[in-house]
Amino acid sequence: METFWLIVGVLGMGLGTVYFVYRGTQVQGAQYFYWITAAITLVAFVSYLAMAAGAGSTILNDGRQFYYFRYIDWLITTPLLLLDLALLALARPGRNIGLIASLLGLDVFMIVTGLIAGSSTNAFFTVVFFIVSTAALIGVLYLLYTRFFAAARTRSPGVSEIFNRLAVLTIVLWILYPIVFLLGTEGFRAVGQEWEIFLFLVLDLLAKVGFGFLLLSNHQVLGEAGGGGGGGARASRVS
Ligand code: RET
Repeated sequence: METFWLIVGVLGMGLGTVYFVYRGTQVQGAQYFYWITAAITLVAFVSYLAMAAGAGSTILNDGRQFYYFRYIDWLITTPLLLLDLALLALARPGRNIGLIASLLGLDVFMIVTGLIAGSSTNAFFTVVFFIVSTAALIGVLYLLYTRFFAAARTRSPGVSEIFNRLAVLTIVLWILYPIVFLLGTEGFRAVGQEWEIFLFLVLDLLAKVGFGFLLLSNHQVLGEAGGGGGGGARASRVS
């Protein structure tokens, strides 16, 4: 059954990638939103393929099977998801490199410390790194909620509405990841490996494919976002 869910992941991410690339070839302007989103599902496709093939996990000293490929996937895809959001919210991303770098840097720090928490066989280090990683998650979501929501409000109504939906989806789903971690084999083992794989699969599909569908649902809005329309002088710099 574990392999079955991993194969569902391969198919879901694969179909998502094909669809986003196809849509990208059909539109003009702001195509980078399509390529970034397709890159996200492509990386997850490879990761699920590796895990389904039995290549993406290792047996730790305490006997646990640890799927490290998940973390490689998240290390690449979570910054790309945040980049999509930043490009949507900011009228002049080039003038807010510091803000974008802080957001992505904090996110990478969250995944790396999460990897240490997940792969440590020492309960003390698992707890410490879990707390550090969760603090970084709070920082990422705080930045999103404050700076990026504020920036998105200065954009056109269409851009601002899509941003709000995506940011709320992101905040809710991202908070669920550490909860699944705690429930699963890395945490309190309230659920077994199979349930953990299933729950992460549902979250991954919603956070990547669901996110992509929502983001790319209205091309006109992406054109406005890419063209820097709607914001005027107020939107030029938020940091
Ligand atoms: C871990 C465990 C340690 C504590 C925290 C975590 C957060 C993980 C997150 C992952 C998000 C992944 C996404 C993937 C694909 O789309 C590493 C589980 C805070 C937030 C969005």
